Amino acid sequence: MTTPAGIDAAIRATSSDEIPFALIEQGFEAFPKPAGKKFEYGTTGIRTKGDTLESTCYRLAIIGALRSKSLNGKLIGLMVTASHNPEPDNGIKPIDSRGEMLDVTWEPYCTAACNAVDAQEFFGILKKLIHAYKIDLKTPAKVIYGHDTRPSSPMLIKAVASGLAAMGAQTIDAGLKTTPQLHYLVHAHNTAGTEEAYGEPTEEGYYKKLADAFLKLVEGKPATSKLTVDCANGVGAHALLNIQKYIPSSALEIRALRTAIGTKGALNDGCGADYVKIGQKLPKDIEKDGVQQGDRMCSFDGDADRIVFYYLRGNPAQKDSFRLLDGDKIAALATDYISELAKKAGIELNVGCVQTAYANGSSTKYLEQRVPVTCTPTGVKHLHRAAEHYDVGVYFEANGHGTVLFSPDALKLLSEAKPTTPAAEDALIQLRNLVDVINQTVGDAISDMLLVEVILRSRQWDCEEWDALYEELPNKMLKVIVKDRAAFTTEDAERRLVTPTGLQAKIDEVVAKYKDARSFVRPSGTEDCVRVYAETGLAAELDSLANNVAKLVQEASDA
Ligand code: 16G
Ligand code: MG
Repeated sequence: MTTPAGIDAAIRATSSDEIPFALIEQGFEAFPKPAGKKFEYGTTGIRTKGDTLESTCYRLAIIGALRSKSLNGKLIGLMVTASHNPEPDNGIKPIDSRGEMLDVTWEPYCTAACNAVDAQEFFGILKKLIHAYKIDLKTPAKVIYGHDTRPSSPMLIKAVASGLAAMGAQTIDAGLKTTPQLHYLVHAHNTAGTEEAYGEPTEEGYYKKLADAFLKLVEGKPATSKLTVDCANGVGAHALLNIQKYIPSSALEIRALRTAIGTKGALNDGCGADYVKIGQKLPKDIEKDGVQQGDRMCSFDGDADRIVFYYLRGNPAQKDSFRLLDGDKIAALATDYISELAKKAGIELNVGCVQTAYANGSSTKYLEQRVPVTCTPTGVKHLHRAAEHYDVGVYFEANGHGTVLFSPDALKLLSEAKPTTPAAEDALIQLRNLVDVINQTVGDAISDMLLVEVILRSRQWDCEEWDALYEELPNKMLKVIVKDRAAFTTEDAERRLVTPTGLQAKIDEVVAKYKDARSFVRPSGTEDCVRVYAETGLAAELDSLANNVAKLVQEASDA
């Protein structure tokens, strides 16, 4: 075995074993980094054009194996997906051993490893990582990997498998999976046979767990009208089809649309949660599928970790008949429902809600009148962490990413409570089953879909009644292409700019001219742009506010 120069005593001291440098170097040459390309660990991992990602997948597989070793050989996950991005994009998201996102302190190592220009530089980074986390190389590594439906996935999975093979890791090839399914599998594997066992660690086990809980939750409650689901022509179609094997149509009638997994170019094209949320409109041409006024509809994104609902109110020919029920509305629905159940069950639960600056002002006002509300920067990892501070942490981004976390204390209370009335007992059973229908590891379109269905069923509400919880303030998002998005830095959970110097004061001045207005600017973590969000009390003023703030951003970038 050849070892590069510079391998120092620090590594040897941590283990009697060594990194298999020679093997790693072979793969390093087989999966060359595109010259000049710069990779960056973004909000959820590395995401860019799929055909440039082989070297990144190979290198992150090696880091993934080290992560598993650093966690005493617990299983970690690697998901190959680019979520709602266009089909030619792809990406890789590492998943930590409890099914949550990778520890953020590892992110800079991932960025550096993917940008290393030669094997020596790469080995140097591995060496630093091993030293910083005192990784015992003798510990075996265990990694599960999966992918969504993109055409570039098989090629990238090969690179992942090569990196893991070079490290001698034990592997599980999970194949086609939704992102939340892979999170579930990681957590279920690592807790199997323990008191915390999360569920059977198979895809089948995932469907059974969710479906069993759902069927118990809706038992005896009359079924409502059918639900139309836009699967974004992605892996969500596969999961939806499979869960229907466990949920008979008498319990939930589903009409699955945009299920063309194998059709080239179809993924997220004119459909999916992002298309619907950003455009505030129906998936393209869905009218041709016979969608009618009042129909309850929802859209998944490309890896099925996001969901938004919507319906047509009044005359479908009118543009404003489209009504979006986004992550904010799901949060309001879930928060109220869980708070009520806890009260009925006679147990004290500190229910709290976590949002980002993108939450509509009306939703924040609505929630703040009921529960404590926290605002975090964008990205599930931030919301998830904040939600862990509550007994029950409801977290949703407006774009439909989110879930509800029950803390270990809350779970204990639920399992030990002794209800004194039949009504309290019913509420308690409902709460216990809710825990099982909700994916506790990450936001999950399938699980969130079932949660919403349970609540609407229980309340016997249609979309219009749900929508009536509060009226959204008119809002809009714009993208500004700037010279250097890194020049835009923020504070206060991204609500205020720190740099470019002086820009925030100018934005404040503009916003003050509009009634009940709010606007903020932040650099995107997934695209090369700066995003402008604007919200006003008066719909007629919205475009003017958004455009004026975007203009200030452009001027600051050009200055
Ligand atoms: C990623 C995040 C999402 C966030 C979005 C923001 C996860 C699983 N996904 O898709 O939560 O809303 O990025 O994108 O964390 P942006 O930084 O481009 O605005
Ligand atoms: Mg996604």
